Amino acid sequence: MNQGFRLWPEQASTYASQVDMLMIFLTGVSAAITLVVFLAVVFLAIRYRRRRADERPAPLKEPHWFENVFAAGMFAVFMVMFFWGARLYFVAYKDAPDALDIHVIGKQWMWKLQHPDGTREINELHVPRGQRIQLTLASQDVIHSFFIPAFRIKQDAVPGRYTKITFEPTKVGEYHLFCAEYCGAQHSGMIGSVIVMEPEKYQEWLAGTVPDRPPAESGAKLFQQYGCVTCHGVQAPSLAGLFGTERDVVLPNGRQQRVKADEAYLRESILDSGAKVVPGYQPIMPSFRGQLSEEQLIQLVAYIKSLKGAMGPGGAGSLTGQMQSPVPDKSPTAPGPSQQTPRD
Ligand code: HEC
Ligand SMILES: [Cu+2]
Repeated sequence: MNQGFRLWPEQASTYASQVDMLMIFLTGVSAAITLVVFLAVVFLAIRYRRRRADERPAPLKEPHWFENVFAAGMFAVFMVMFFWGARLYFVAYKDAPDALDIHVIGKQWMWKLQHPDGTREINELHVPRGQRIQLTLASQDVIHSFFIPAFRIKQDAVPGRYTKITFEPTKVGEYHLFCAEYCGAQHSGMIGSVIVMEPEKYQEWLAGTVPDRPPAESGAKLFQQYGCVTCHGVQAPSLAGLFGTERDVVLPNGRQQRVKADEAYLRESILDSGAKVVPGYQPIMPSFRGQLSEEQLIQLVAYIKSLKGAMGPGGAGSLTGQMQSPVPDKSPTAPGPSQQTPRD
Protein backbone atom coordinates (compact mmCIF):
# COMPACT_ATOMS: atom_id res chain seq x y z
CA MET A 1 0.00 0.00 0.00
CA ASN A 2 1.81 3.14 -1.15
CA GLN A 3 -0.76 5.72 -0.17
CA GLY A 4 1.47 7.73 2.10
CA PHE A 5 0.85 8.20 5.78
CA ARG A 6 -2.43 6.98 7.16
CA LEU A 7 -3.73 6.69 10.69
CA TRP A 8 -5.94 3.67 10.10
CA PRO A 9 -5.85 0.64 7.87
CA GLU A 10 -8.44 0.85 5.12
CA GLN A 11 -12.05 0.29 6.23
CA ALA A 12 -13.31 -2.61 4.16
CA SER A 13 -16.01 -4.24 6.27
CA THR A 14 -19.17 -3.10 8.04
CA TYR A 15 -17.33 -3.78 11.28
CA ALA A 16 -14.35 -1.58 10.52
CA SER A 17 -16.01 1.82 10.92
CA GLN A 18 -17.80 0.67 14.08
CA VAL A 19 -14.53 -0.47 15.66
CA ASP A 20 -12.85 2.77 14.64
CA MET A 21 -15.60 4.86 16.24
CA LEU A 22 -15.09 3.04 19.52
CA MET A 23 -11.34 3.42 19.16
CA ILE A 24 -11.70 7.17 18.59
CA PHE A 25 -13.93 7.42 21.64
CA LEU A 26 -11.44 5.51 23.83
CA THR A 27 -8.52 7.58 22.58
CA GLY A 28 -10.48 10.80 22.99
CA VAL A 29 -11.47 10.04 26.57
CA SER A 30 -7.90 8.97 27.43
CA ALA A 31 -6.47 12.11 25.86
CA ALA A 32 -8.97 14.38 27.64
CA ILE A 33 -8.27 12.83 31.04
CA THR A 34 -4.52 12.90 30.47
CA LEU A 35 -4.82 16.59 29.66
CA VAL A 36 -6.89 17.33 32.77
CA VAL A 37 -4.44 15.46 35.01
CA PHE A 38 -1.43 17.10 33.38
CA LEU A 39 -2.85 20.63 33.67
CA ALA A 40 -3.91 19.99 37.27
CA VAL A 41 -0.39 18.81 38.17
CA VAL A 42 1.16 21.95 36.69
CA PHE A 43 -1.43 24.32 38.13
CA LEU A 44 -1.39 22.85 41.64
CA ALA A 45 2.41 22.64 41.70
CA ILE A 46 2.64 26.35 40.99
CA ARG A 47 -0.32 27.49 43.06
CA TYR A 48 0.56 25.55 46.19
CA ARG A 49 4.34 25.50 45.97
CA ARG A 50 6.27 26.04 49.20
CA ARG A 51 7.26 29.66 49.47
CA ARG A 52 9.23 29.77 52.71
CA ALA A 53 11.40 27.17 54.45
CA ASP A 54 9.21 27.17 57.59
CA GLU A 55 5.88 27.08 55.73
CA ARG A 56 3.41 24.38 56.85
CA PRO A 57 0.20 23.56 54.97
CA ALA A 58 -3.00 24.79 56.59
CA PRO A 59 -5.44 22.05 57.73
CA LEU A 60 -8.02 21.65 55.01
CA LYS A 61 -11.58 20.43 54.71
CA GLU A 62 -11.92 18.04 51.78
CA PRO A 63 -14.84 18.70 49.45
CA HIS A 64 -16.39 15.23 49.33
CA TRP A 65 -19.01 16.20 46.80
CA PHE A 66 -16.26 16.77 44.28
CA GLU A 67 -14.78 13.31 44.78
CA ASN A 68 -18.19 11.67 44.54
CA VAL A 69 -19.17 13.47 41.38
CA PHE A 70 -15.80 12.69 39.83
CA ALA A 71 -16.03 8.97 40.71
CA ALA A 72 -19.62 8.71 39.46
CA GLY A 73 -18.72 10.49 36.25
CA MET A 74 -15.78 8.20 35.57
CA PHE A 75 -17.92 5.18 36.31
CA ALA A 76 -20.50 6.36 33.79
CA VAL A 77 -17.83 6.86 31.14
CA PHE A 78 -16.40 3.39 31.77
CA MET A 79 -19.85 1.84 31.55
CA VAL A 80 -20.30 3.47 28.15
CA MET A 81 -17.03 1.85 27.07
CA PHE A 82 -18.13 -1.48 28.46
CA PHE A 83 -21.56 -1.62 26.79
CA TRP A 84 -20.31 -0.20 23.54
CA GLY A 85 -17.48 -2.74 23.44
CA ALA A 86 -19.75 -5.63 24.40
CA ARG A 87 -22.25 -4.71 21.71
CA LEU A 88 -19.50 -4.68 19.08
CA TYR A 89 -18.15 -7.98 20.35
CA PHE A 90 -21.51 -9.62 19.75
CA VAL A 91 -21.70 -8.24 16.23
CA ALA A 92 -18.58 -10.20 15.28
CA TYR A 93 -18.99 -13.26 17.49
CA LYS A 94 -22.68 -14.03 17.37
CA ASP A 95 -23.46 -17.20 15.46
CA ALA A 96 -24.65 -16.34 11.96
CA PRO A 97 -26.53 -19.36 10.64
CA ASP A 98 -27.21 -17.95 7.20
CA ALA A 99 -23.72 -16.66 6.57
CA LEU A 100 -21.41 -18.13 3.96
CA ASP A 101 -19.51 -20.81 5.88
CA ILE A 102 -15.78 -20.92 5.29
CA HIS A 103 -13.48 -23.31 7.12
CA VAL A 104 -10.02 -22.20 8.12
CA ILE A 105 -7.25 -24.41 9.39
CA GLY A 106 -4.07 -22.85 10.69
CA LYS A 107 -0.88 -24.86 10.63
CA GLN A 108 2.80 -24.06 10.79
CA TRP A 109 3.04 -21.99 8.63
CA MET A 110 0.07 -21.48 6.39
CA TRP A 111 -3.65 -20.88 6.31
CA LYS A 112 -5.75 -23.54 4.61
CA LEU A 113 -9.23 -22.45 3.65
CA GLN A 114 -12.22 -24.23 2.21
CA HIS A 115 -15.40 -22.83 0.68
CA PRO A 116 -18.80 -24.54 1.08
CA ASP A 117 -18.61 -26.05 -2.41
CA GLY A 118 -15.28 -27.65 -1.56
CA THR A 119 -12.98 -25.15 -3.28
CA ARG A 120 -9.71 -24.92 -1.42
CA GLU A 121 -7.29 -22.08 -1.07
CA ILE A 122 -4.00 -21.56 0.69
CA ASN A 123 -3.04 -18.19 2.15
CA GLU A 124 -5.63 -16.60 -0.08
CA LEU A 125 -9.31 -16.05 0.53
CA HIS A 126 -11.79 -14.92 -2.08
CA VAL A 127 -15.07 -13.55 -0.71
CA PRO A 128 -18.10 -11.82 -2.22
CA ARG A 129 -18.79 -8.22 -1.28
CA GLY A 130 -21.88 -7.41 0.77
CA GLN A 131 -22.43 -10.87 2.15
CA ARG A 132 -22.06 -12.03 5.72
CA ILE A 133 -19.28 -14.57 6.04
CA GLN A 134 -18.62 -16.87 8.94
CA LEU A 135 -15.22 -18.39 9.49
CA THR A 136 -14.87 -21.54 11.54
CA LEU A 137 -11.27 -21.86 12.64
CA ALA A 138 -9.25 -24.81 13.84
CA SER A 139 -5.55 -25.35 14.33
CA GLN A 140 -3.52 -28.38 13.46
CA ASP A 141 -0.62 -27.63 15.79
CA VAL A 142 -0.19 -24.46 17.87
CA ILE A 143 -2.23 -21.31 18.44
CA HIS A 144 -2.46 -19.06 15.42
CA SER A 145 -4.49 -15.92 14.98
CA PHE A 146 -6.38 -14.98 11.85
CA PHE A 147 -6.07 -11.24 11.41
CA ILE A 148 -7.48 -9.05 8.64
CA PRO A 149 -6.71 -5.45 9.64
CA ALA A 150 -8.89 -3.90 6.93
CA PHE A 151 -11.90 -5.77 8.34
CA ARG A 152 -10.86 -5.15 11.98
CA ILE A 153 -11.27 -8.81 12.80
CA LYS A 154 -8.86 -11.07 14.61
CA GLN A 155 -9.61 -14.52 15.93
CA ASP A 156 -7.33 -17.16 17.41
CA ALA A 157 -7.23 -20.63 15.93
CA VAL A 158 -6.75 -22.86 18.95
CA PRO A 159 -5.74 -26.53 18.85
CA GLY A 160 -8.48 -28.82 20.13
CA ARG A 161 -11.42 -26.52 19.62
CA TYR A 162 -13.39 -24.53 17.09
CA THR A 163 -13.61 -20.77 17.10
CA LYS A 164 -15.76 -18.57 14.91
CA ILE A 165 -15.94 -15.03 13.68
CA THR A 166 -18.15 -13.26 11.17
CA PHE A 167 -17.71 -10.23 8.97
CA GLU A 168 -19.22 -8.52 5.96
CA PRO A 169 -16.85 -7.05 3.38
CA THR A 170 -17.97 -3.76 1.89
CA LYS A 171 -15.23 -2.83 -0.55
CA VAL A 172 -13.81 -4.66 -3.53
CA GLY A 173 -10.05 -5.01 -3.29
CA GLU A 174 -7.15 -7.01 -1.97
CA TYR A 175 -6.30 -6.89 1.73
CA HIS A 176 -3.61 -8.21 4.02
CA LEU A 177 -4.07 -11.39 5.98
CA PHE A 178 -1.71 -12.01 8.89
CA CYS A 179 -1.08 -14.55 11.59
CA ALA A 180 -1.15 -12.43 14.74
CA GLU A 181 0.04 -15.00 17.27
CA TYR A 182 3.71 -15.95 17.41
CA CYS A 183 3.69 -19.55 16.24
CA GLY A 184 7.26 -20.55 15.54
CA ALA A 185 10.21 -19.90 13.28
CA GLN A 186 8.34 -18.84 10.18
CA HIS A 187 5.49 -17.03 11.90
CA SER A 188 6.29 -13.83 10.03
CA GLY A 189 5.86 -15.67 6.74
CA MET A 190 2.36 -16.85 7.64
CA ILE A 191 0.71 -14.13 5.63
CA GLY A 192 -1.65 -13.94 2.72
CA SER A 193 -4.35 -11.90 1.14
CA VAL A 194 -8.09 -11.56 1.16
CA ILE A 195 -9.67 -10.71 -2.15
CA VAL A 196 -13.11 -9.11 -2.04
CA MET A 197 -15.02 -9.44 -5.32
CA GLU A 198 -18.42 -8.39 -6.57
CA PRO A 199 -20.84 -11.30 -5.97
CA GLU A 200 -21.09 -12.14 -9.70
CA LYS A 201 -17.31 -12.09 -10.02
CA TYR A 202 -17.07 -14.36 -6.99
CA GLN A 203 -19.47 -16.83 -8.60
CA GLU A 204 -17.41 -16.68 -11.77
CA TRP A 205 -14.27 -17.28 -9.78
CA LEU A 206 -15.87 -20.26 -8.02
CA ALA A 207 -17.01 -21.67 -11.34
CA GLY A 208 -13.46 -21.45 -12.61
CA THR A 209 -11.96 -23.50 -9.80
CA VAL A 210 -11.90 -27.23 -9.58
CA PRO A 211 -13.55 -27.76 -6.23
CA ASP A 212 -12.54 -30.55 -4.01
CA ARG A 213 -15.40 -32.54 -2.62
CA PRO A 214 -17.58 -30.36 -0.34
CA PRO A 215 -16.68 -30.98 3.32
CA ALA A 216 -20.01 -32.67 4.06
CA GLU A 217 -19.51 -35.08 1.17
CA SER A 218 -15.99 -36.00 2.28
CA GLY A 219 -17.49 -36.46 5.72
CA ALA A 220 -20.03 -38.94 4.37
CA LYS A 221 -17.13 -40.95 2.93
CA LEU A 222 -15.29 -40.89 6.23
CA PHE A 223 -18.45 -41.95 8.01
CA GLN A 224 -18.34 -45.16 5.98
CA GLN A 225 -14.58 -45.54 6.03
CA TYR A 226 -14.23 -45.28 9.82
CA GLY A 227 -17.11 -47.59 10.49
CA CYS A 228 -19.34 -44.98 12.12
CA VAL A 229 -22.13 -46.24 9.92
CA THR A 230 -21.93 -49.75 11.38
CA CYS A 231 -23.15 -48.49 14.75
CA HIS A 232 -25.06 -45.27 14.18
CA GLY A 233 -28.67 -45.88 13.42
CA VAL A 234 -28.22 -49.49 14.52
CA GLN A 235 -27.14 -49.90 18.15
CA ALA A 236 -26.12 -46.26 18.46
CA PRO A 237 -28.28 -43.14 18.26
CA SER A 238 -29.11 -41.76 14.85
CA LEU A 239 -27.31 -38.52 14.15
CA ALA A 240 -29.95 -37.10 11.80
CA GLY A 241 -31.35 -33.81 13.04
CA LEU A 242 -29.01 -33.88 16.01
CA PHE A 243 -27.14 -30.68 15.20
CA GLY A 244 -28.37 -27.59 17.00
CA THR A 245 -30.69 -29.45 19.37
CA GLU A 246 -30.41 -29.55 23.13
CA ARG A 247 -29.93 -32.93 24.67
CA ASP A 248 -29.29 -34.60 27.99
CA VAL A 249 -26.05 -36.46 28.42
CA VAL A 250 -24.53 -38.50 31.21
CA LEU A 251 -21.16 -37.40 32.54
CA PRO A 252 -18.52 -39.90 33.75
CA ASN A 253 -19.54 -39.17 37.36
CA GLY A 254 -23.07 -40.35 36.59
CA ARG A 255 -24.68 -36.90 36.64
CA GLN A 256 -26.90 -35.67 33.86
CA GLN A 257 -26.25 -32.44 32.03
CA ARG A 258 -28.04 -30.54 29.31
CA VAL A 259 -25.82 -29.59 26.40
CA LYS A 260 -26.27 -27.99 23.02
CA ALA A 261 -25.30 -30.23 20.13
CA ASP A 262 -23.02 -27.74 18.39
CA GLU A 263 -19.74 -28.26 16.53
CA ALA A 264 -17.77 -28.48 19.76
CA TYR A 265 -20.09 -31.18 21.12
CA LEU A 266 -19.86 -33.26 17.93
CA ARG A 267 -16.11 -32.92 17.99
CA GLU A 268 -15.91 -34.03 21.60
CA SER A 269 -18.28 -36.93 20.96
CA ILE A 270 -15.94 -38.22 18.27
CA LEU A 271 -12.61 -37.63 20.03
CA ASP A 272 -13.60 -38.29 23.61
CA SER A 273 -16.71 -40.40 23.32
CA GLY A 274 -16.84 -41.32 27.00
CA ALA A 275 -16.98 -37.71 28.21
CA LYS A 276 -20.69 -37.24 27.48
CA VAL A 277 -22.74 -40.33 26.89
CA VAL A 278 -26.26 -40.33 25.46
CA PRO A 279 -28.67 -41.71 28.09
CA GLY A 280 -29.89 -45.20 27.36
CA TYR A 281 -26.79 -46.17 25.40
CA GLN A 282 -23.71 -48.10 26.40
CA PRO A 283 -20.43 -46.17 26.13
CA ILE A 284 -19.15 -48.54 23.47
CA MET A 285 -18.04 -45.95 20.97
CA PRO A 286 -14.26 -46.03 20.56
CA SER A 287 -12.33 -42.79 20.81
CA PHE A 288 -11.08 -41.54 17.48
CA ARG A 289 -8.45 -39.31 19.03
CA GLY A 290 -5.26 -39.40 16.99
CA GLN A 291 -6.94 -41.10 14.06
CA LEU A 292 -8.57 -38.13 12.41
CA SER A 293 -6.92 -34.93 11.22
CA GLU A 294 -8.49 -31.53 11.92
CA GLU A 295 -9.60 -31.52 8.34
CA GLN A 296 -11.32 -34.88 8.59
CA LEU A 297 -13.00 -33.82 11.83
CA ILE A 298 -14.39 -30.72 10.14
CA GLN A 299 -15.67 -32.92 7.32
CA LEU A 300 -17.36 -35.36 9.69
CA VAL A 301 -18.93 -32.49 11.62
CA ALA A 302 -20.09 -30.91 8.36
CA TYR A 303 -21.63 -34.21 7.35
CA ILE A 304 -23.47 -34.64 10.64
CA LYS A 305 -24.68 -31.03 10.33
CA SER A 306 -26.06 -31.80 6.89
CA LEU A 307 -28.20 -34.67 8.21
CA LYS A 308 -31.48 -32.86 8.54
CA GLY A 309 -34.61 -34.05 10.26
CA ALA A 310 -35.39 -37.25 12.07
CA MET A 311 -35.13 -40.54 10.32
CA GLY A 312 -37.10 -43.72 10.79
CA PRO A 313 -36.06 -46.21 13.48
CA GLY A 314 -32.90 -48.07 12.58
CA GLY A 315 -32.52 -46.12 9.38
CA ALA A 316 -28.80 -46.52 9.02
CA GLY A 317 -29.15 -46.80 5.28
CA SER A 318 -30.90 -43.49 4.92
CA LEU A 319 -28.05 -41.66 6.64
CA THR A 320 -26.09 -41.37 3.46
CA GLY A 321 -29.21 -40.92 1.38
CA GLN A 322 -30.01 -37.70 3.20
CA MET A 323 -26.85 -35.97 2.14
CA GLN A 324 -27.51 -32.77 0.33
CA SER A 325 -24.69 -31.09 -1.47
CA PRO A 326 -25.13 -27.29 -1.12
CA VAL A 327 -23.73 -26.67 -4.59
CA PRO A 328 -24.31 -28.73 -7.73
CA ASP A 329 -21.36 -30.75 -8.95
CA LYS A 330 -19.08 -29.06 -11.39
CA SER A 331 -17.13 -30.66 -14.13
CA PRO A 332 -13.76 -31.72 -12.80
CA THR A 333 -12.22 -30.89 -16.18
CA ALA A 334 -13.01 -27.17 -15.91
CA PRO A 335 -9.90 -25.00 -16.02
CA GLY A 336 -8.78 -24.02 -12.56
CA PRO A 337 -6.40 -21.10 -12.43
CA SER A 338 -6.65 -20.54 -8.69
CA GLN A 339 -7.04 -24.09 -7.66
CA GLN A 340 -4.48 -25.45 -5.29
CA THR A 341 -4.09 -28.87 -3.89
CA PRO A 342 -2.89 -28.63 -0.32
CA ARG A 343 -0.07 -30.90 0.69
CA ASP A 344 0.81 -31.37 4.32
C1 HEC B 1 -18.88 -49.23 18.16
C2 HEC B 1 -20.02 -48.45 17.72
C3 HEC B 1 -19.77 -47.00 17.34
C4 HEC B 1 -18.93 -46.51 16.37
C5 HEC B 1 -17.98 -47.30 15.47
C6 HEC B 1 -19.11 -45.09 16.35
N1 HEC B 1 -20.02 -44.72 17.30
FE1 HEC B 1 -20.63 -42.81 17.71
N2 HEC B 1 -21.72 -43.50 19.28
C7 HEC B 1 -21.92 -44.81 19.59
C8 HEC B 1 -22.80 -44.91 20.74
C9 HEC B 1 -23.27 -46.20 21.39
C10 HEC B 1 -23.12 -43.59 21.08
C11 HEC B 1 -24.04 -43.15 22.24
C12 HEC B 1 -23.32 -43.25 23.53
C13 HEC B 1 -22.30 -42.17 23.68
O1 HEC B 1 -22.67 -41.00 23.63
O2 HEC B 1 -21.10 -42.50 23.81
C14 HEC B 1 -22.44 -42.73 20.15
C15 HEC B 1 -22.50 -41.32 20.16
C16 HEC B 1 -22.03 -40.52 19.15
C17 HEC B 1 -22.29 -39.11 19.03
C18 HEC B 1 -23.14 -38.29 19.98
C19 HEC B 1 -24.55 -38.55 19.56
C20 HEC B 1 -25.62 -37.81 20.29
O3 HEC B 1 -26.79 -38.10 19.99
O4 HEC B 1 -25.33 -36.95 21.13
C21 HEC B 1 -21.69 -38.69 17.88
C22 HEC B 1 -21.70 -37.27 17.32
C23 HEC B 1 -21.04 -39.83 17.29
N3 HEC B 1 -21.27 -40.91 18.08
C24 HEC B 1 -20.31 -39.79 16.12
C25 HEC B 1 -19.61 -40.87 15.61
C26 HEC B 1 -18.73 -40.81 14.48
C27 HEC B 1 -18.48 -39.58 13.63
C28 HEC B 1 -18.18 -42.04 14.33
C29 HEC B 1 -17.15 -42.47 13.30
C30 HEC B 1 -15.92 -41.70 13.27
C31 HEC B 1 -18.76 -42.90 15.35
N4 HEC B 1 -19.60 -42.15 16.11
C32 HEC B 1 -18.45 -44.23 15.50
C33 HEC B 1 -21.39 -45.92 18.94
C34 HEC B 1 -20.45 -45.85 17.91
CU1 LIG C 1 0.62 -18.70 12.92
